[in-house]
Amino acid sequence: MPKVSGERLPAVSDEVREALDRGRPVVALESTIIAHGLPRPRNARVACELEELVRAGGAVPATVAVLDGRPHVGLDAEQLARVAEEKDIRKLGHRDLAPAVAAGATGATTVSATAFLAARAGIRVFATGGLGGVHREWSDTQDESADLRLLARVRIAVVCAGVKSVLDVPATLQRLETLGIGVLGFGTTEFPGFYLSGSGLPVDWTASSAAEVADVLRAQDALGGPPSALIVANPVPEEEQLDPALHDRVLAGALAACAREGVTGQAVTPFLLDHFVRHTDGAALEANVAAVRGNVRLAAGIAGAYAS
Ligand code: PSU
Ligand code: MN
Repeated sequence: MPKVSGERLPAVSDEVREALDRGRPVVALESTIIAHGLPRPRNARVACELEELVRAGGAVPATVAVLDGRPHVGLDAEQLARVAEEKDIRKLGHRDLAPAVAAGATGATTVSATAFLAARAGIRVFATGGLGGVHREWSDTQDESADLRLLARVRIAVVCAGVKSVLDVPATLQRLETLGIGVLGFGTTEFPGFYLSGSGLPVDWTASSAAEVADVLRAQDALGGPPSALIVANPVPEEEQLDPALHDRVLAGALAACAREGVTGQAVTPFLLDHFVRHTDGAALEANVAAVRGNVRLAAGIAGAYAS
């Protein structure tokens, strides 16, 4: 058992700590997308590439993961490679953090665990691919990602490309409203559809520059009160989206396969994502990576505008 009493958690890397102390821009990155959301060995390259994109955008990357029972905010190259390559690495939501720490476990952090740890470290901006949300079979399974409830409780901007169409998108937007989580379309009045640039569903607020998003973050800070996240919904560029007809066909197949094979719980999201990649000849993977790249670039811009 690792000693946790009296130890400050999470462990923040020197580079991230120094940037935060000096008011320099920092962008948090999650690790479940690396360990469970992207196929190997591509995932290891993407992990490095995302950190490089944050740096190119003038910010310090802070990838979050739990290694040997220690939550880390900011990984070195060796630690990042370990997250991408470790066999049977766990997927850790916020509720899994304490048991993982106590057990000395190693795991990748989802949006809920990443947002929690990053906000604890004082990071204001977080980039990911897609949020978890309400699953389509909610009335049978009550499967709603813990991402949503956690994001109702931490003050962090989450730059994402919406939620995947494998989820119930209208129900997810309704839950975001009910939970009091702000949603800002970036350059769009439509909530993005992750693989597709649009979902056909409207958002109430739009920002068209990183500086405008930073103004919203400062307004949140000034208003105070109970914290909540701000979803910055950034569509994948139309020229990089998945072909909508292919998307609709594969979606139907993915949902049917999931039901047929009886996949449930934490395994549902990775199963559906993997089905998409395998049945689109990799096109879903390219759209996924394009969406994440765009989010990371935008997040660096927002962190920069917020810091200045
Ligand atoms: N959506 C994606 N890619 C991902 C995930 C979601 O498009 O990799 C991951 C994120 O880490 C998210 C998690 O927080 O899945 C949600 O999982 P669940 O539905 O089990 O809460
Ligand atoms: Mn779930």
